[in-house]
Amino acid sequence: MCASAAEFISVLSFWGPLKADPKSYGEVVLQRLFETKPDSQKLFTKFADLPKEQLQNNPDLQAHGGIVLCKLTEFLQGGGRDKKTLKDLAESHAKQHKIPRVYFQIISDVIFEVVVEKIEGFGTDAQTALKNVLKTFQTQMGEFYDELGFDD
Ligand code: CUP
Repeated sequence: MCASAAEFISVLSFWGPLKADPKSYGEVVLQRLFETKPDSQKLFTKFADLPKEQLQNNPDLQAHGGIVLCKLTEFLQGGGRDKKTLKDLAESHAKQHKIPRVYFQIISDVIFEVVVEKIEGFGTDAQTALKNVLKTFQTQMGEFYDELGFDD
């Protein structure tokens, strides 16, 4: 299902801490992703061969985690209508990193889990809204993957 305008607003109303500190939350998201789905660590050459200890306080990991959350914030603030951001993101993830689209579902689940755990205020309605917003994000990324003819 696609997220409604009200759902974007609902999620944004709790998004303040994530917008203020994208690197720290993004770092937690990627660490959790690599822990729960170790093969996802292999997808980025920068992280592929790092032992667990080197994923702590890792500037590259913090930087990429920060990008993930900043892009999501931009997407939220644009109400899901800002296609340029997503198109660039889809291009880099398809052409440069070659990330199969199934990983977007996996990272979305991790983002959901981390956000609900760390951010206060996400009641059931806001949780549903967050799920739908992430689904919309993922679907639009998938549409650009289709256009690029990547991973179908
Ligand atoms: O931004 C970025 O960077 C991305 C994010 C997303 C997408 C879709 C959905 C959700 C989110 N990414 Cu990067 C992704 C990924 C990574 O990093 C890793 C692994 C997997 C995926």
